Amino acid sequence: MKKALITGITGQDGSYLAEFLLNKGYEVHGIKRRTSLFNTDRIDHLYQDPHVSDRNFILHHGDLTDSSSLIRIIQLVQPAEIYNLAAQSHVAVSFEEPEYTANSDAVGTLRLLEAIRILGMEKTTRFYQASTSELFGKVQETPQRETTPFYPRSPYAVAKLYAYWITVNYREAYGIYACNGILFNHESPVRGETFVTRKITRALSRIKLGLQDTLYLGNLDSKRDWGHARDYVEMQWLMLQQPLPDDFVIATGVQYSVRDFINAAAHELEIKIRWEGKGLDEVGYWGERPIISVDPRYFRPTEVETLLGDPAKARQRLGWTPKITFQELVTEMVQEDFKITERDELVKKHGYTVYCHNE
Ligand code: NDP
Ligand code: GDR
Repeated sequence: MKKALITGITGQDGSYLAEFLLNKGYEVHGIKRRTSLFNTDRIDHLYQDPHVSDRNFILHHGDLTDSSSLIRIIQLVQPAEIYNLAAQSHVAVSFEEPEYTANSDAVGTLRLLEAIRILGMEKTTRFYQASTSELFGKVQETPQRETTPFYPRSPYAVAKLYAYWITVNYREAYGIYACNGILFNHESPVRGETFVTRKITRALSRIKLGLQDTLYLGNLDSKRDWGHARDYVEMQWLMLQQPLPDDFVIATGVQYSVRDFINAAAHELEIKIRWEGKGLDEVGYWGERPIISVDPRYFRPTEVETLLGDPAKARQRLGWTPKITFQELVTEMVQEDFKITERDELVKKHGYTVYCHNE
C-alpha cells in the first residue's frame, strides 16, 4: 500500500486530499499540531480509533516550526509522497504575525525538504509544495501563467515565495522529485470561516434566518479566480504521478469580484441586494435593511486587486480541467451554511445561546 504524508491535514485542502488518497487506496498519514481543543472537525468522518489495528488513516503530532518532529515522523512513516499543505494561510493575519508566518510557511518548507535529505530519501519520496497565486501579487501580466514574474504583496506571499524557490532549488540541487502547484483561490463548504467566500455564505445564511444583522467586509472590488477545493486536490496528486517533476498553475480562467460573489450567494438565498453609495460608504440593502457595510479594518496594507490564472499547461500536460463551476461552488457553499444556520436556529429556539464570531 502506497503511503502519503499530508501536512495541514486538518485544513480545507488536507481534508479533501485525505479523502481522495484513501479512495485511491493509499495509507494516509497526517501531521496535526497540538491545540487546546480538538482541531479535527474536517476529518472526523475519516478518523480511526488508534486502538484499532490495520488502520489506513493515522495522525501524528508535529509542527512545521519543529524540525525534530518532522524528521521523526518522516523517518517513521517512510512516505512515498509528501504533500506540504500546512501554513499560516491567512493573508491579512500575515501582516499581524509576519515572523510566525515566515517561520511556518517559508522555513517550514525548508525543514521538510531538509528532513528528506537528512534521511537519505531524495530518490524515494516525492514532494508537493502548496504554492499560491499570491506570488503574482501586483500582477505583471494577465492572465498569470507559470512564466509570469512574481511580485508578492504580503508577508504571507513573501514567505511562500521563499518556499517556492527552495522547492525548485532542492529539485535542482539534490534531484528530489519536488513540484510547486501554483493554486489560485479555491473554496468549499469547509473553507475557513474568515476567508471572504465562507464569510459571505455564512453571514448571509445567518442574516436570512435572523441570527445576524450585518455583514462587514473590506475591498468589494477585489477580483479573484475562484475554484473548488475538491477539483484542486486531484491536481495535487496528478502532479506527483508524472515522469518528471514540474510546476503548474491551477486555476479556472474565470474571474469574479467580491461583490459578484455576494450577489450570487444572495440570489441563492432569495435575498435581493440593492447597492447604494461608493467606496467606504457603499451599503448593500435587503429591502430597507442595510445588511452589508464596508469596514476599513478588513483592508490590507497592500492589496492584491486582481488575479486571473491561465491553466493551459496543466490542461495540456496533466489532462486536468476543473469540473465544478463558480455557480455550483456558490450553491454548494450556501446550501451547507444554510443547513448549519438552521441547526443554530433550532438550538436558539430551545433557549440555548448561539455565539457568532463576526471577524
Ligand atoms: P487552511 O488554513 O484551511 O489549512 C492550513 C493547515 O495548516 C491546517 O491544517 C493548520 O492546522 C495547519 N497548520 C498551520 N500552521 C501549522 C504549523 N505551524 N504546523 C503544522 N500545521 C500547521 O488552508 P487551505 O487548506 O486552504 O490551504 C492549504 C495550503 O494551500 C496552504 O499552505 C495555503 O497557504 C495554500 N494555498 C491555499 C489556497 C486556497 O485558496 N485555499 C490557494 C493557494 C495556496 P490547524 O487546523 O490546527 O489550524
Ligand atoms: P486571499 O483570500 O487573500 O485571496 O487568500 P481571502 O478570501 O482572504 O480574500 C480575498 C479577497 O477578498 C477581499 N476581502 C476580504 N477578505 C477577507 N478575508 N475578509 C473580508 O472581510 C474581506 N473583504 C474583502 C480581500 O481583501 C481579498 O482581496 C487566499 C488564501 O487561501 C491564501 O492562503 C491563498 O494563497 C490565496 O487565497 C490564493
